[in-house]
Amino acid sequence: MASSWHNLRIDIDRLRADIETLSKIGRAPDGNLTRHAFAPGYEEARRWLKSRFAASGIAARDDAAGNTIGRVGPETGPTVMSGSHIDTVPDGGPLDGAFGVLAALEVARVIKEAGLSPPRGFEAVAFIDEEGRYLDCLGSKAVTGALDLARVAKAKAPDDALLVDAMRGAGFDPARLSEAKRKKGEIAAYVELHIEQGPVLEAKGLPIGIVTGIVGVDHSDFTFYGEPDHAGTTPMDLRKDAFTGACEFVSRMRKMILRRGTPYTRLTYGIVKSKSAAANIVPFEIYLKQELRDTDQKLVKRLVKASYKLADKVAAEYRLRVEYAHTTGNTAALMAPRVQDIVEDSAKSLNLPAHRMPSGAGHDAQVIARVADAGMIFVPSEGGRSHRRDEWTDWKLLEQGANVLLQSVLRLMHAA
Ligand code: HGY
Ligand code: MN
Ligand code: MN
Repeated sequence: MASSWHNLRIDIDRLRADIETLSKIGRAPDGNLTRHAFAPGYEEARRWLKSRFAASGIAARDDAAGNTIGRVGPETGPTVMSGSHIDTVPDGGPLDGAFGVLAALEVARVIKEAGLSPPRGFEAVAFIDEEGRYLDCLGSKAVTGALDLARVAKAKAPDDALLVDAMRGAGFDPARLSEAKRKKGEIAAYVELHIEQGPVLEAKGLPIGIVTGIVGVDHSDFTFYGEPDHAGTTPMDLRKDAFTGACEFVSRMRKMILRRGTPYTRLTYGIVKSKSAAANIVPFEIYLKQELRDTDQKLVKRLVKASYKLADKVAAEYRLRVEYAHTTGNTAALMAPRVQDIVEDSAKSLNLPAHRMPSGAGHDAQVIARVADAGMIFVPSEGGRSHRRDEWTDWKLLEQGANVLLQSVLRLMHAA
């Protein structure tokens, strides 16, 4: 009893042209692709994305948070949603986020062209600042009403630029952020397509991953303060060397995580800054950005607490002062079994073997999961590489993933 929509497929040539075009927007002549939320390169990408919706006669808008949303099907009422992000990490790759947004755009085009009249709408969304230059998953958090407005006012980038200034610079009013919140029940279901960003699917030789759950992430800032003494005259046992203390802290943290963590625990110090600017001054101020992840949110909490305790202990041992604070993060989430089954069914209908797996990367899907049934589809990443220039996935695999997305969205749109 297959309806005609079971035979619909995405157009890989059209999707490929979009991926190639977007990968050039915001790219510097030396090849560096950096599209930070609300920056000029991002705003250019936003305008281009809206022009792509318009070219297919699809209504698109920016919401109050800066998310870009195209919609097909019934104009009001519950909607199936699919999206991801078009911001990047510094010097990032062409597929992280962009693939999911452009595949959702392609799905919207296929639905529009097929002239379907499904009972539900479909929205393709580019969520703002998923990468958290200012605030992790800002756009999806605004949509779910999960934003802490006091934190929004203080949120800033690693170069201290304020989120509220960046928003105003791009023509958005931070005071209206909460207007992006969607009404209860408005999102009928959410499904996000993304590259895996890790090595599992490639190693297994499988084309499709079905995400079971997404890690929780905590970001905390640490600053160790010592004394800027003369490096030649101050004996080793009398100096207050902030760098040595910070190193000891990091080394003991690593041991603690290996002892107390799970196979999914991750500890990273991705930003390290020293105030010293000379070889002959004892390092006196060291800043660390700590990132801690695990699929178990309670464990993330316990380990973060333990890291604060350890920082106090090491600072005392090294006669330093330390300050620490939680800055941002995401809560771990399980993907809805119903959406996982629909993805599996869709993959099966396309004769594509699929593998259920957790995600070690954060995604907007984990935020939307608080208000709607959410799921994710992964495609393999070449060499497991991501968050770097040479992130890539073969066109055939991208096409297969986009078709699984299309069939999953169609099933969700027609589901009771
Ligand atoms: O950091 C992450 O996991 C994601 O790429 N934003
Ligand atoms: Mn990313
Ligand atoms: Mn991403």
